[in-house]
Amino acid sequence: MRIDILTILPRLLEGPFADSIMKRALDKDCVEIHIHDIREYSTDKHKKVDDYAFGGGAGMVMTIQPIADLIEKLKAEREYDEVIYLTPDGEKLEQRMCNQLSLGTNLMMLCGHYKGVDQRVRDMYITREISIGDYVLSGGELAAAVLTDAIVRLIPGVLGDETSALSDSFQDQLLAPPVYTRPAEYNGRKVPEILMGGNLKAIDEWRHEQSVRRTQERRPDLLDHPEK
Ligand code: 6GU
Repeated sequence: MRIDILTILPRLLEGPFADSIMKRALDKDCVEIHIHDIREYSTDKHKKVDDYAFGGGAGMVMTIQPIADLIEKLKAEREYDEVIYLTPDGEKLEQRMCNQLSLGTNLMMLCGHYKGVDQRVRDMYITREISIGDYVLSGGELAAAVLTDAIVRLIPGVLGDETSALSDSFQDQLLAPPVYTRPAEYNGRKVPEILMGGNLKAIDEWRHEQSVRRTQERRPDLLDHPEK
């Protein structure tokens, strides 16, 4: 898979892919991530990428020209499965969307800023608008990093068997059960007895019960809408 991320703040995206599972995915050529600085495509003599909103109001709007030129260049080079705009007014990200996006070959992600991009960019190029939750970030970069991480870890070969994505919270609409490691006792707190015996069937049942209980307590909405 190839992911192209379009941003006015490329440095914000240096950290998230430099370590751990994302780094391994890049090293193993499971994914290519290309960060593009929108400002480099501005034909304005001061490299401006934003302007006042028509109709007034506070906040600047990202202009069409540099974004359109960059998107046109990329689209001429390859076909994209989706051109995603990260925006708080997009569709709320869920695991099933990540599962679907992980099957793609080329994805483009445009990070919004200020009051957002000129609506005509959205009308002309964007195939999907995604928010990562009901809160406001100062820009789409961290959201693009979240989305990329959630997608890349699903690509075959990125996670080992021992950390299979299939056992994650949300893959089966249940939260994950509690986990424990050594020591078996810490300041008088003991690991549940059942995990210390070797009865794998009993352990599986216990974990499932714990998952259901946690989901009932913390996210009953997941149990109410099993199709989601
Ligand atoms: Cl995608 N962008 C911004 N700026 N804020 C957000 C978001 C995206 N998703 C949730 N909040």
